[in-house]
Amino acid sequence: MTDGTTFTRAIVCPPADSYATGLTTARLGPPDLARARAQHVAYVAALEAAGVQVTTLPSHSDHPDGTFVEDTSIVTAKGAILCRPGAPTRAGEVVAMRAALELLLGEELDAIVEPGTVDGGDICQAGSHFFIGLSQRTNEAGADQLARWLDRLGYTSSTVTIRDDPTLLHLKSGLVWLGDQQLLAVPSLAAHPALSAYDVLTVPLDELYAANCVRVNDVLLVSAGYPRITATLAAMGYQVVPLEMSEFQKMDGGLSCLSIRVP
Ligand code: CIR
Repeated sequence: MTDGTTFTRAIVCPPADSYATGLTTARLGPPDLARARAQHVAYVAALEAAGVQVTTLPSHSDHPDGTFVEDTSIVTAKGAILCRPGAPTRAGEVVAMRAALELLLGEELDAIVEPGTVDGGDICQAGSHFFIGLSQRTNEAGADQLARWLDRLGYTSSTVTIRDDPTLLHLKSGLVWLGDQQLLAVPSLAAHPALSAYDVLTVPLDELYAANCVRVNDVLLVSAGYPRITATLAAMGYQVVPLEMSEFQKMDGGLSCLSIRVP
């Protein structure tokens, strides 16, 4: 078992009544709201079992994608910054998150500003280094602002362009840090030069959705239904916790999107 960041708190937001009207490219059919809420309850229970105190924000019908809280902010051990989501329909989510995070952290937050856009899902922290995904949601101006902010905090960063891979909405749809030098990546990213200093475990082509797992303290939350990568991770010593994610996958969401983890 390797070492990752230790998280003590997390912020989540259950799916809103309007959840099915959110953004999606998945073509997996409309989500079942009751099932999505049940899957969210199981996700929160898994966070709590991993030793995290969970703050649950109220959902709001004006924010159908509001359950994907990860995209609204980036929280590190040295400070937090509010994102400016690349999808204009998601701008209002940041307003609600600012109030919640400032209360939780007891400090005023920095923010990505126009013309920059950054979705938190494009930001993959690997210890003291951050990979910043350049995507349909995160632009160069946003990435530059974020890189300068991270530098002021003493972190390093590098960019990874994912715009040529239509299967990746966000960088963390295909790249996750598991602790120490270990990354998990989809095949299209595995050989990226920015990852060359790391050990990269590649997700099988028929299990791509499982790439978006999330390390929370001693456990690794993994989407249920992906036996090959789950077996590999378990054999490597990770304490794997499988979670049903079908109703979030229908809306292009994954495990990391459902929480902001606070060190
Ligand atoms: C969206 O398209 O913005 C949402 N339906 C899904 C966001 C998923 N977030 C993430 O991967 N970090």
